[in-house]
Amino acid sequence: MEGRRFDAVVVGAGFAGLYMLHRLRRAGLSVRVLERADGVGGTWYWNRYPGARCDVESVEYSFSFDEDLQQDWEWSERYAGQPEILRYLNHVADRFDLWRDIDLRIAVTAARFDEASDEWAVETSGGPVTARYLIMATGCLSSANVPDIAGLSSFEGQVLHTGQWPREGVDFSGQRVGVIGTGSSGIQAIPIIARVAADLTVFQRTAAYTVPARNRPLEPDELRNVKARYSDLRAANRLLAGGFGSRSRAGTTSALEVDPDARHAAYEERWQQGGFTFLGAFTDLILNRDANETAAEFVRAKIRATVDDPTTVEMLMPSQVIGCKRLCLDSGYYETFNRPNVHLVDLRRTPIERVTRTGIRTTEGEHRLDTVVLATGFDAMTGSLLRVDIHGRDGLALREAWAAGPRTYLGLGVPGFPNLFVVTGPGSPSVLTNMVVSIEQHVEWIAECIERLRADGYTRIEATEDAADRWVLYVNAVADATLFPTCNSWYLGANIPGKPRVFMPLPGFPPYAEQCRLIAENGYEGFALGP
Ligand code: N01
Repeated sequence: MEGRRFDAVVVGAGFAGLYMLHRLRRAGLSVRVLERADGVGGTWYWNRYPGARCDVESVEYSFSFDEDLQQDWEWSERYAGQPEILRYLNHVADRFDLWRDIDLRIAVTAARFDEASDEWAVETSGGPVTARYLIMATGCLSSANVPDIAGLSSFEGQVLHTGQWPREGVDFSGQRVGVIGTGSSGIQAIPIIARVAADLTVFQRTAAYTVPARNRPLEPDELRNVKARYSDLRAANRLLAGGFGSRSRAGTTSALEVDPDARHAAYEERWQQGGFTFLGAFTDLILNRDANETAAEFVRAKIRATVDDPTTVEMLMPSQVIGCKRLCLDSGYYETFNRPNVHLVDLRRTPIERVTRTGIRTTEGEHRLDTVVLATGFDAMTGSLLRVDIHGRDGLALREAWAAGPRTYLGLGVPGFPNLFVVTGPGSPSVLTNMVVSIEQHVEWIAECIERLRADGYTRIEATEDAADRWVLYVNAVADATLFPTCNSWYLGANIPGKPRVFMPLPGFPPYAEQCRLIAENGYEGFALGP
């Protein structure tokens, strides 16, 4: 690979990188995918923690671009577990003969745009390569957040991060385990670790809302029905704000327009169905605080009814807007706190003082542990982009350009960085949607754009400053009309000390996709094409 020139270099071999390769190769480009892991799968390669499972239903969280693929692949459960998704992505790599253009165990460390040739000089752990187009398919949640907790490196037991889980798995039997973090990852892992470990202590900073996933095997009939009208299902999903959930009935009224009994019945029905559509019960749950509070209170009542110990109940009570941080889906999370071997520590009342050689010391005392599991999330959306030292025109560093927060046009292009595309970048719907739907839309847009550039003899495309300025204002305005910016979420970068607080994803897939389509149709408005 070293020293070679490609039409496009794609960084990352998850859902985005694999489809990008397939699509660009079909367009006749020479493409190389560079992946730091020793397998494909992206986030599904790294997140092997116990209980790792997708929170979008398997028949929807899958590629739609190839009819034979979606007909042939048989999902076994309503929500696919990590091993099954990883098998699926390996199957995709086999099926479309992708391996021959993928280099594994190659980390991309830097990239510099050469204005004389309109090409990127890419530095990798396997040597330099050049490419006209640099496509970052690095994922939104792939840079692990390892918090700077005093004494962590002095701990003599194991320290694990859910997003960097050992490939060989971990046997917790007989161990005293501490889990820090109660987001989606912690909430999935905790019930499973609790069943095996001798003792489990959960260190919670912010109580989360979680609704039951109600995972189950998929019945053959159900799968047959989906496959019989698969393209309709995909098309219907693309018309929804999150790009999924068209098989469930969406609410049509405000939560405040119905009487309390009808409202309760609507929440209860969705609680029993399980899944994210809980927040679709009414039209205004993420827009109106009073409406939101009715859903929040319903979940709090469920916690009171499920957990036996009143002190634990009190600690588990979430207070922020429900859905402001991403809603979690669980399988027996609240019930886990009724087990005699599970203890909850509220870090707001008794913060961690330090990690010692033998455990975690809070202001209340020491918890002796054999293993510490960090379920502390990710430097989301920008972490994996800024890990690469990218320099655009005039040597401008992306890290400098984004010092006050990410600034993109459509979440796809960055002013000052010609021929750089970001798949599901900040400023696009990305993490507020079914990621596969957003990935397919971006991959297809990028591929069509490159095809047009080549056909019309252009060698350079760059988002203009003006277009990016307007886009950032637009994303903020859309986000500000919702309740999303009201809490300390990773959507805002609030989970990483020192990270600029900017709401990064754009709520609402369909209007976004339509804008992308129109911009392309109008000759890539807001982009400068050259030479
Ligand atoms: O990470 P998170 P995650 N001391 O950032 C706590 C996707 N995902 O890996 O809320 C103590 O949500 C932090 O506390 P606080 C999904 O999009 C999907 O769980 O910041 N605690 C929080 O409780 C999800 O949203 C799936 O106060 C600290 C937790 O760690 C995203 O990935 C499964 C701390 C981190 O929660 C991220 O989820 C898993 C510190 N210093 C993930 N630092 C599914 O598909 C952080 N915390 C189901």
